[in-house]
Order: sequence, then structure tokens, then C-alpha cells
Amino acid sequence: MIFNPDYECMPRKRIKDLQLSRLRGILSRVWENVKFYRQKMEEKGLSLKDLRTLEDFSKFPFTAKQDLRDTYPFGLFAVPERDVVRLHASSGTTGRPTVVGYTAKDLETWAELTARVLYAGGLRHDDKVQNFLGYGLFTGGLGMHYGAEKIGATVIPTSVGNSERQINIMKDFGTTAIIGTPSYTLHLAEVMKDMGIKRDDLKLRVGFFGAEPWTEEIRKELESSLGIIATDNYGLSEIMGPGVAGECQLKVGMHIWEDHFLVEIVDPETLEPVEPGEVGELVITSLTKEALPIIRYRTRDITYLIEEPCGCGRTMARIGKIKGRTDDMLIIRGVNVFPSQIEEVLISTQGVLPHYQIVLDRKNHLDIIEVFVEVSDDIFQDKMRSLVEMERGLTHKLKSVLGIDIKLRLVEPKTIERSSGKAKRVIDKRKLN
Ligand code: ADP
Ligand code: K
Ligand code: ZN
Repeated sequence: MIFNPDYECMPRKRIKDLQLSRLRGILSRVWENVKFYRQKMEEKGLSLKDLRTLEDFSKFPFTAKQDLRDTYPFGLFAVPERDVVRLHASSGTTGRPTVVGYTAKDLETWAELTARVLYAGGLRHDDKVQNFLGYGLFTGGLGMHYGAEKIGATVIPTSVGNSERQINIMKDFGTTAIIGTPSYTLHLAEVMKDMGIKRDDLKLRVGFFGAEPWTEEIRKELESSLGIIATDNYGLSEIMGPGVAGECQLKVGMHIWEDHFLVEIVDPETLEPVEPGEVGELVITSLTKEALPIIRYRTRDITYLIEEPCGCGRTMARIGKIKGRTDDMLIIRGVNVFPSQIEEVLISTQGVLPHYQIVLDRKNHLDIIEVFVEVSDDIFQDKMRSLVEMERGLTHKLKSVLGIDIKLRLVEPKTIERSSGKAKRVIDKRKLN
């Protein structure tokens, strides 16, 4: 039932001891090898001797996504570049994505931890697992891939898109397990219906979903339309990628692998720890990462910690469903998008006014992003052709910055609502809760 019981079922006292010794190790590693961390600790008058207990750690500085951008591309790496065997990146402001790296040992750990998540949700040696998370610079596809192989399942790396082919492959290959984003999978379920394929024509039994927020209603819909047990899993590239935490089949919160990650929940305003079980911002420290160790990373994700033992026998704490984010990051089909990325493209384009609005909607379970942009009067009077060209040019530019399809609409001057206070840049029509 459990992939690695020695760790996953460790008594809590031993987990804490292991965390403290690994934390000492990682702190001394970044002190030696990453100027950024050493400086930040010295600024606070801290040295390695100041960590005697796990509680002492709350004095140490936080790390934010901006720190990764400021040190782009490899400034926070703790090993020589030649020891890095894989790079991934997540989208970021123009030209400056967040780059993450892995040593050979990091990749082994990653496979072990995605294997734990997949095993906890029911994946086994005999399964054929179709992975429709994106393969490429995103951590999703390849991250899950190696965990599934480690379990010994047959992996079908279809990656995202090409829905009809996905469904034909499920049917012809006898796929029993699927990995994807909840929204894309709902979309596939709908395409399946249109193709006249019923859930009993397929052999699906389990599904693994993450990369974006989803509700219990979506879970029920996925489970009933596909005939699967659907579990939630959580990860982020800065910490590793998928495999940071995942639900067991009891579906009562995501077990977080505390032998590799130290979790804290803090008040996002005061940055002080919240009471046990209370909701706050998730802060994660990687305890074993070699290439890119991260100290007290502010995930901006809102959740709570459950330390009580789980009915499955795992002793590792759980995090509740992600309730939202503290920043303005939008998640569109699993891809992270900041409104500022869109703004940068717009303001660097001649003839475009700094008035725009982003409208998010959902059609056939897929997120749709539309951008309304005002053009200047003289351009508006000009020939239609130049408008069409401008629309195309901007659409293309945004698509290449964000990596997702986007609809852009040029609109007449003074048609986007002006607000007296903070401009309303985002309208999110994708009802989640
Ligand atoms: P990934 O490729 O795993 O999506 P990213 O680094 O691109 O990793 O995005 C990480 C962010 O995605 C998280 O900080 C969180 O906001 C969101 N996310 C990932 N998994 C989940 C999940 N299961 N539920 C809600 N949000 C999630
Ligand atoms: K994401
Ligand atoms: Zn459990």
C-alpha cells in the first residue's frame, strides 16, 4: 500500500530529528556555496550556530520568486554548472523565467517522490499510465514520468493536446491511469462523449490531478464521467515540480514528504507562524536539494497543515486543498501567468494605450483568456488593415511570452471601464467556488 514505508510511516519524533539534521546540512551548504543566502543571513546577524532547534529556524530569512528572477538564470545554484544534469523553467516576466536545475541525485529524489504520490493514489506496476501533462520546460510532464516508471507502470507520454488522439490511445492501448490537469481532463471527458465513447469502453481506474486549483465538485465529475478514483497532488517548480505532496486514496489532504521538505504556515501579512491547523501561506524549505536548495520559500499558496495521523498509515503531515493565492498570479490551463507579463508586452507596443482588461472564462472546461486593449485615436481612424495587423502582432507576442493561446481584442478608446481606485485588470468568470 505504501511506496517507501521506512520514510512515509516514520514516527513523528524521528521525522523532526531527521529534519533538523538535514536542515543543518542544507544551511551549511548554502552558506558555503550561495552568496545570496550567506548575505541575507549575515544581514540578520545570523550564522549557522543560531540553528539549535527547529523553532530557531523562524529567525532565518525568506526567499521569494523575485529572488530567483533577480539572480536569473543560475544565481541561486549551489553546485558548479557542470554538475547540473537537467534544467526546467516556468514562465515569468519577459525574458526572465524562473530557472530551476537538478543534479543526478536530485532527479533520483524527484522520481522517488513522484512515485510516492502516484503510488499513494493507487498507481501500480500493472498499470498503463497516460501522462497528458506538458513535456518540455515545464516540470509537470517529465516530473511525473520518471515516478511512474519507477513504480514500473507502462508510461504513455502523450503530453498535452490533440484530444481525439488522446482518447483513441486510451481506448486502443488500454490505458488504466491518467495524469493531467483537472481542466484539460474534463475537456477530454467531453470530447469522449462527442466521439460516442462511454466510460465502460475504456479501462481507466485512477487519475492524478494538479497544477491548478480544483473543487470537490470537479472531483465528483471526473470520477463519475471517467470511472476513476481522482486524487489531488501539489508541486511547484521552485521546490522541485510535481511530487511535493499528494493525496492517498482516502482523499483527506495531501501528504507532504517531510523527509525532503520542511513546511511552515505563516500569516502572509506578519510572516509569523499561525496556530496549528490555521489557514495561512505555505512556506517550504527543501532539505535535500543539491543543485537548487531553497530556504523558506514563500509559495504564495494558501492552505493549512494537518499533523494528525492519516487512516492510510502514513505519518507524514498533510496540506489541505490549496484555497487560493496571496498574489495576482493567474493559473490558466495549469500555466502560471502574471498580469504584469501582459502589461509589459502592451506598453512596449506603439499605438496601444495603457488601458486594458483581461477576461478569463471557461468553455468546454478549458480556460479562455481574452485581453481587451484600447488603441490610440489616430490608429483607430486609420485603415482596418493596420488594426488587424496590430491585433495579430500583439496576439503572437503574448502567445510567445506566455506559452498559451490567447485572444486579444483591440477596442475603441475610452471603452474599458476606468475605476477611481486601483484599475480592475482582471475579470475572472471561471467560477471555482
Ligand atoms: P506546476 O508545473 O507543478 O504547475 P508551477 O511551478 O508551474 O508548477 O506552478 C506551481 C503553482 O501551481 C503552485 O504554486 C500553485 O499555485 C499551483 N498548483 C500546483 N498544484 C496545485 C494543486 N494541486 N492545487 C492548486 N494549485 C496548484
Ligand atoms: K501551475
Ligand atoms: Zn493518507
